[in-house]
Amino acid sequence: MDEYEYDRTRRREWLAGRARSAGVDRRTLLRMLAAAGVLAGPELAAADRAAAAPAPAGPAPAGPAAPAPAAGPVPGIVKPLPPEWFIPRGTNAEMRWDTLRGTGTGTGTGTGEAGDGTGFHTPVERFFVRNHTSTPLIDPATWRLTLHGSGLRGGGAEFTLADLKRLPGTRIDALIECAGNGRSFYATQQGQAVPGTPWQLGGVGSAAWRGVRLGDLLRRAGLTGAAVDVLPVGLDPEYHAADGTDLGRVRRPLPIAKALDDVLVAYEMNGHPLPADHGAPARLVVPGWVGIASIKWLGSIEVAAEPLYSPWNTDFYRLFGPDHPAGGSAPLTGQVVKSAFELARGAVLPAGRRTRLHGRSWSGAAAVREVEVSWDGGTCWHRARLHDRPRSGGWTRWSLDWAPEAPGPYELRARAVDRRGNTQPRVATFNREGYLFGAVVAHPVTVA
Ligand SMILES: Nc1nc2c(c(=O)[nH]1)N[C@H]1C(S)=C(S)[C@@H](COP(=O)(O)O)O[C@H]1N2
Ligand SMILES: [Mo]
Repeated sequence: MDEYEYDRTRRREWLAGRARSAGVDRRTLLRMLAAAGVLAGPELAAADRAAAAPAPAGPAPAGPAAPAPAAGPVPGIVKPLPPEWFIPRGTNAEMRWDTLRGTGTGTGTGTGEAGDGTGFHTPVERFFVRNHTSTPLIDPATWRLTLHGSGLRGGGAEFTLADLKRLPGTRIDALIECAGNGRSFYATQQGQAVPGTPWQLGGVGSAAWRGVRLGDLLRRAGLTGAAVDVLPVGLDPEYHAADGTDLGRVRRPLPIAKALDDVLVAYEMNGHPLPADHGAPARLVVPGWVGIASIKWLGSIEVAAEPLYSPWNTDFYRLFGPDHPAGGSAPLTGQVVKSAFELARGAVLPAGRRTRLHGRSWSGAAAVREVEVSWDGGTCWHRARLHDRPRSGGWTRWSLDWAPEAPGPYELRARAVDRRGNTQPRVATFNREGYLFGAVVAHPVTVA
């Protein structure tokens, strides 16, 4: 199934429905669709491909960078999506790395120069949004979280938001990152076509989360030793496959071991009540794992004494392809190592002058402890200066000075190593859905 096509179709339907209920005529509707970028889908995709393409070899004129695709409203997302902060992608909004510098909240354990302004946590208004359908608006006063199933003794339990807030709370730092983050590079860098949202590297964000440990909640609800899987279910609308099949609410089984380890039922993000688009009134935060594990708009959690299945741990979010087990890999868990420059693809940098390159690297497995940058196609690597004491649950910010002499096109590359020795390969192993693109990404710039 093609998630990207699905998202586009759904967006068209959503806009049409809204227009009909507002009594809008067909001409106006077509204009709305064009403004929202729905009619320009292939053009948008082409613009993305152009922006992501490596700079041509040989001396090239210092032309302007390919323009970012025009932002339009993304139906189903509540918060404003200014084009300087987001790239709209179907029902989703990608964070723009090129305008991340100089923003953010919290200092983390920054050891960088004071006042460099690069926040460790992504401000909630700039955090990427990945919606299968649309953001539901849930009344926190009447909301209930229900726990039930064969892995609980007694009849289960129910919690109001006030109940959750009365329980002992915890604050953790964790990244949320889509399994498909970086997917577009399978096509643009490796020539491998994959369906699905063509994220560049902005399907990730870092936040401080406050909430109740899922383990505490499960124990209060009567957890027994027989529990094997828990199944958090979202309250957003049911998800329909491209062929129209109703796949039900977004839900993905989570093994009990992870559930009892470090998973949070979060009701606060960066010190604010959880915003609507990010799962209000409460969501799971599953540190280090692919974003789909962190179910938003929690409505219920089944605790089962037998393994559970949903489309999200069977058809989706597993690896299929020639380099994977016949029938597919195990359901995806941890994220891979990635690095991104806080710089536009195709940026123009001055010749004969020092430019400070900034970026961030992260891994689902452990803190990033070393980052290297190359500007000669990956032959020579230069160690970047780290601005954060490496710690899990967040990214490591870094910078490096570069003083290119000769004008022309260049490709910047960054690669990181985490504390477990995981690093970034030159090529990512192909899988049919384009998940887990962890290879080093070539970042084209022009020196002029
Ligand atoms: N209920 C629900 N939970 C969900 C999703 C969704 O569509 N519905 N999307 C998942 C996916 S694929 C990702 S990557 C993250 C994105 O979280 P964010 O939108 O807060 O950035 O939420 C996950 N949780
Ligand atoms: Mo995702």
